[in-house]
Amino acid sequence: MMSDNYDDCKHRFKVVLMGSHGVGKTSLLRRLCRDTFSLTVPETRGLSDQPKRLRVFDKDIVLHLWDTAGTEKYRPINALYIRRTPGAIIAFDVTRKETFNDLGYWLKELFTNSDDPQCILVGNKIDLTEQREVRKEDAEEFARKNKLIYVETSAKDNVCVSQAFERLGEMILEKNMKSTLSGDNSRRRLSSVAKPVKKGCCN
Ligand SMILES: Nc1nc2c(ncn2[C@@H]2O[C@H](COP(=O)(O)OP(=O)(O)OP(=O)(O)O)[C@@H](O)[C@H]2O)c(=O)[nH]1
Ligand SMILES: [Mg+2]
Repeated sequence: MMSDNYDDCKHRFKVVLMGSHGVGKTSLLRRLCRDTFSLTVPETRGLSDQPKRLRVFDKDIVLHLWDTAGTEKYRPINALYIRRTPGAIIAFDVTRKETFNDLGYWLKELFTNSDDPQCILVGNKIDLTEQREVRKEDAEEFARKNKLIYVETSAKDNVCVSQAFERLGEMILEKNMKSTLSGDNSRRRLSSVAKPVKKGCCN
């Protein structure tokens, strides 16, 4: 059995979950780490670190997942945790257009506080098809313009949740290994990040 302290794993990376209030950041984490879902989740106020072991490229990696607060009054503390993060999930709620419109804010937060992070854009709550306000094509277009990978998820129905985190894990590991090989940790965005957005729920 694998140990719980993750000390045996040499590929350990911090990942920050960002996005506006109620988009489902905590729910995505709960689904990934505990395979649970609840319709009543308290809003996140402080930050907490949840480790998750994943297998990518035939390697064990551990993502230390930092769940941040989307509510505006609790946001100032987030910048501290975003600092130097190698990876982030930026999430919005496909049933609330304003959370999609907020993405510019979250991207700025991420890219001004961290040095060339890997990032996945997540459109969550796709189970609520009737209430959908953000078309998949519009989200894909936004992702393409910002050179992001886009994944649509449902924390409720467990659609593409682990795939989103695994894809991010791959991107971080790939960049880390290339940087180590070249001995250059300050390289700008790698070509692997700008892969075209594919069709299907788990782009
Ligand atoms: N139908 C549906 N509801 C979801 C989904 N994900 C989250 N929710 C619900 O959306 C609400 C907000 O979810 P949270 O996980 O607390 O959102 P959050 O982004 O962590 O919010 P803050 O901590 O305030 O920033 C809760 O009622 C969840 O049950 C989903 O995939 N589908
Ligand atoms: Mg939360």
